[in-house]
Amino acid sequence: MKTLAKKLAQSLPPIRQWKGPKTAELLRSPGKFGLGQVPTSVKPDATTNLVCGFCSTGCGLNVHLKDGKAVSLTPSTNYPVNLGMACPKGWEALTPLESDDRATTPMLRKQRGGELEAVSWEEAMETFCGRFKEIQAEHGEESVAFISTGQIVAEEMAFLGALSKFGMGIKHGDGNTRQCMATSVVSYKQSFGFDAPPYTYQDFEESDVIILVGSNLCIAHPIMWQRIERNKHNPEIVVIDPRRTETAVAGTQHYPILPKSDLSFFYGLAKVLIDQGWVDRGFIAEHCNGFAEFETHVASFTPEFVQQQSGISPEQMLKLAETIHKGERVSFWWTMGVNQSHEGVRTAQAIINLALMTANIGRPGTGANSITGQCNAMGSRLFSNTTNLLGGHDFANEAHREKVGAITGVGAENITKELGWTYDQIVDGIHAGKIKGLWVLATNGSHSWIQQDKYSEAMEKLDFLVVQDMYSSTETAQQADLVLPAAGWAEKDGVFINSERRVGLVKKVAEAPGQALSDFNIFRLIAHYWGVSERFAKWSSPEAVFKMLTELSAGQACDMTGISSYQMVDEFGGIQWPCRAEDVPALSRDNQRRLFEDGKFYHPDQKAKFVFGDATPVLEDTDEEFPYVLLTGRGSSAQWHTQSRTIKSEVLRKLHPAEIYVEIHPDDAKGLGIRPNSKIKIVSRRSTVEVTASVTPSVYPGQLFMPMHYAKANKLTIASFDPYSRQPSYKFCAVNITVD
Ligand SMILES: Nc1nc2c(c(=O)[nH]1)N[C@H]1C(S)=C(S)[C@@H](COP(=O)(O)OP(=O)(O)OC[C@H]3O[C@@H](n4cnc5c(=O)[nH]c(N)nc54)[C@H](O)[C@@H]3O)O[C@H]1N2
Ligand SMILES: Nc1nc2c(c(=O)[nH]1)N[C@H]1C(S)=C(S)[C@@H](COP(=O)(O)OP(=O)(O)OC[C@H]3O[C@@H](n4cnc5c(=O)[nH]c(N)nc54)[C@H](O)[C@@H]3O)O[C@H]1N2
Ligand code: SF4
Ligand SMILES: [Mo]
Repeated sequence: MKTLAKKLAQSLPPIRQWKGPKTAELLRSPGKFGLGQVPTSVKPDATTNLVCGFCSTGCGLNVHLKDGKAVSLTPSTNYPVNLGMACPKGWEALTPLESDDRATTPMLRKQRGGELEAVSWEEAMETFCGRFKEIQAEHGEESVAFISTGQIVAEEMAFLGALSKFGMGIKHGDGNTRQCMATSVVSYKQSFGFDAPPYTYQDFEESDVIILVGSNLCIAHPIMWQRIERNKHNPEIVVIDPRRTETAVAGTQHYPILPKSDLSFFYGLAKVLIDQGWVDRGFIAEHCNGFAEFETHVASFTPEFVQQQSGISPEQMLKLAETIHKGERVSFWWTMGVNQSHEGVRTAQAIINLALMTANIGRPGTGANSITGQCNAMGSRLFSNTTNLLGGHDFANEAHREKVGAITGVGAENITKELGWTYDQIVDGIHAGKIKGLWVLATNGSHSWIQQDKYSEAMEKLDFLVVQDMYSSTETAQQADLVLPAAGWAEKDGVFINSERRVGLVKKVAEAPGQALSDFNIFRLIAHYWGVSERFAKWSSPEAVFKMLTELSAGQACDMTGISSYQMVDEFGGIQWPCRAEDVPALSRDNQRRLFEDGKFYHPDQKAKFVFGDATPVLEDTDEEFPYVLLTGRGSSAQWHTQSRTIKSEVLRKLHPAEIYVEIHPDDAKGLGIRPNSKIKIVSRRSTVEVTASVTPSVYPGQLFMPMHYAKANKLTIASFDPYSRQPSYKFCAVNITVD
């Protein structure tokens, strides 16, 4: 075995081709070598605006500096997104940066089962490249993969996607936007011809009917909710969610459909609109394809059938159809209640179809609008090399490879011709022994991925697991062989793209602790140690990469060639795409840019498409043994995902329960003799989890709700995916309750 490894090592190119100074020297005087702090315009005693690093709303936060150090922040009053408002996470955004469990040096587990030990960057880089190259030599290039995020800046996303796929021979890499946004990506591409959420936040204020599907805006996007609060048209706010959420309570109409009955429900709604003659046939004929087939398809979704499926009566359906018909500016919004489903893509498209058939698109206050999740989910959708070639291009298209190869300097010959595996396929690939090395960045899959035991077992099976994170304490970092310490939000420069396609700026206003480096600089080190630094010579600084990204977008729907610098982004308070040179004269700080105002979509014939399909059964339905549906999602506005950041704030900790809990309806609780706040066990075919019972009518009988912020929630979920987007169906599995 040893001789084979030796032989392999000899046949490999030398690990370190770094011709310049040693890493230690680099770290001491980083600026000199272009590896350290990127100069920004931020003055040592100033206030400067940064886009928030939590959710996709993309609020502007004014960070106040003293002696070059960020000391506090306040929401920006003149940023066009949040207009002076911020949610609790935004107010507390600086707190997680200072915490004892920050990863401050690289750490290596020298033996299986041993402890992680601090090592130098030099050793970390040699081990990283050496181990991955060894694995590739023994098992083929595809045996190393990466899983990343929607939470690092777009420049870093692009660097990761390019370095791994065009530099390191990695074929399979995916983002955690698979957990979150893949459904919207696929549905928009098929319906509109490009992944393009069409709205601007002003639409929340302009609508007279706002329809929120599977979206708990008050908790998950509180500042978007504030924008609705500013609406002067006394809007109908319709919430379609199996739970009586905070948003459902605040809305004006709630349709508590049975979980995963959305597709039938929306097809039924389309049929009512058609039967009543409440569709705009002129708009459809001029701007859409496929309506006749769609009309035939929905004919069998009678109100009686839909009632059986969704629990919503024919009278209620008619009321909703009438609300849409009477509205002059109807906007449809969806989030994870739709995307995280076994038939999410068709459900999202059923919503898009409603907007198209009623001509509620391309006008103020309208649209078929997917609300994004993470701060840079939109950046990762366009620039991560995971769902498409950088900038919405196609790996299979030679002209696209030429364009990307030339602009990025990596050369078309180094660009792969195919998309790699999706997240779930990578996990399956590990189980099948095809993937042996994994690099996990800015995501915490051991907590957040569906059917957790399967994921954790996969991590254990790997020959080498690298985790690049701000903290060494996350569930995934704890399993790693090598931890690379990363700088976080506010400790580096770059852009995020928010839900309304607004490019916003993040700036370095704090030093990362110890030897932690920005992800960007870690990639630069890896490029050197892997021996491909020349290929990535153009990737010299975040702003240089930003300029490449704008060049890459030329001629695409997301064209941003009019954005010339970070300074310009800063001055305009973020800039929405598209922004070509000819759009610049009309730009202003409060200008609002929505898509499809000219009725032209991105398919070659410029028409939108009615896409639809058959309703399909869930993977695991309830039965006698497991009679309850378990729903999961966001628990409070103070908790962020796997809590690696928000748990660090004393203020935020006061705003949510410390321990895992499940919401259960009072009738169910009574029937089982469950007292409020008593301990109960939730049992699925995968696992049993002890939780506190939160007895509340916000869930309906037969349904339970568990927040995702506690690691055990995904012990219960089942690995079920949408067939088109491969997005996990986190929001449905069958469970039972046991009481001691
Ligand atoms: N405070 C906070 N805010 C966040 C986040 C966070 O962790 N914390 N995360 C961010 C991210 S990445 C995302 S993706 C967004 C998510 O934002 P949301 O999607 O709004 O949040 P969720 O709670 O995951 O799911 C929304 C709703 O879907 C409902 N639902 C479940 N099943 C169904 C169904 O079959 N049909 C319908 N119609 N609805 C269903 C649930 O009851 C839930 O109320 O939030 C972002 N904002
Ligand atoms: N049951 C259930 N599970 C779910 C969901 C659900 O509704 N129900 N929702 C899913 C959704 S929509 C999402 S988006 C995922 C989220 O799942 P994750 O992405 O796993 O959640 P986070 O806690 O945000 O993980 C981000 C990690 O990146 C680190 N980090 C932050 N900033 C940086 C940085 O700049 N660089 C580096 N290198 N690291 C950084 C943080 O410390 C953290 O460990 O969860 C999914 N899981
Ligand atoms: S709403 Fe989102 S972007 Fe705005 S402050 Fe809160 S977490 Fe940050
Ligand atoms: Mo998400």
